[in-house]
Amino acid sequence: MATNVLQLPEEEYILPGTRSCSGCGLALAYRHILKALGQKTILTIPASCLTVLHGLYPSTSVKLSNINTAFATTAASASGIVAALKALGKTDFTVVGVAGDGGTYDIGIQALSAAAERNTDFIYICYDNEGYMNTGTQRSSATPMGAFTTTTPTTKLEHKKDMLAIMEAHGIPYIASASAAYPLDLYDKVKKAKTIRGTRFILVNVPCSPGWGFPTRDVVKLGKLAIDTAMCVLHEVEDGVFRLTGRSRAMARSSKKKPVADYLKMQGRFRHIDAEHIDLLQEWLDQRWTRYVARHQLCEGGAEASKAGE
Ligand SMILES: Cc1ncc(C[n+]2csc(CCOP(=O)(O)OP(=O)(O)O)c2C)c(N)n1
Repeated sequence: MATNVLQLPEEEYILPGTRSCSGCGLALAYRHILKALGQKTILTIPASCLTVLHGLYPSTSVKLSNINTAFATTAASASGIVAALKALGKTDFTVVGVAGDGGTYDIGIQALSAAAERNTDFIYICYDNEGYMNTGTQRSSATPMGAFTTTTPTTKLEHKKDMLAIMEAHGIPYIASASAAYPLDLYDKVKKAKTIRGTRFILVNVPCSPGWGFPTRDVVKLGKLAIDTAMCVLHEVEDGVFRLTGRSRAMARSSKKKPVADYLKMQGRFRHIDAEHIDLLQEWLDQRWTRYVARHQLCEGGAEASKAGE
């Protein structure tokens, strides 16, 4: 059963007054991630906007144990914490690495791939603001094609790396994508990940007002538009079974998807994209969406058939 807003735990793990930007998609997502994780959690976080949110030692705005680790080492650090807890005979903690897209898709992928290959028992959450935002909006391999960044001043020409497919190729037990604009879907996915053992990977789309160039009040509106245009697709893969979730699932049923131009025009970072690249991006999105829907229908059909055979 999906959680409703009245069932969310009242306990807040982020204290009032963080150092994140106003209207930060990450802050919104993180609040719900921590509610789902609860007190018995050990976090490890590399250099990123999230270290800014956590604050400067000796103060912090987050009420959970946290290790600040080096940029490339989130998964290595989480693996070390898992080993230390095992040595101490402590079994009731959830170990969680939380890193940005730069710290995951780019510099952290080696340690993450190694840990996933070992199926080390932790949750890895990548919050995807599609760039190196903490250091001034540089390009990452998660930046979409057509976006301006300070290192792609004439817009980026390559498509976003498919990190979810890379993680899926490791055969880990749980993979999901979620969005700051749908916090209850995100909450439920983190809750579910907590009940599973082995490496679990969750990718969270988090709109970034200063980096993407939109008014802070539009963070949820833009996050929802990312889903409606399939720039971000909500889904999960549990023990190899793929399914679309939430709004993406409803879109697959109704066959409704908005044109990507609706999403692009709300953001300063796409101000310089030309018509040819809008078409290329739309084509890429359409093909990806068709593959997602076909996969969802295949698995749903399979689930129905096995129910009928019971
Ligand atoms: C080895 C190394 N290179 C560069 C940096 C500088 N640095 C700190 S945070 C950061 C950007 C992080 O980007 P991302 O992981 O996407 O997180 P975000 O800033 O978007 O939250 C960089 C490049 C560093 N700390 N260590």
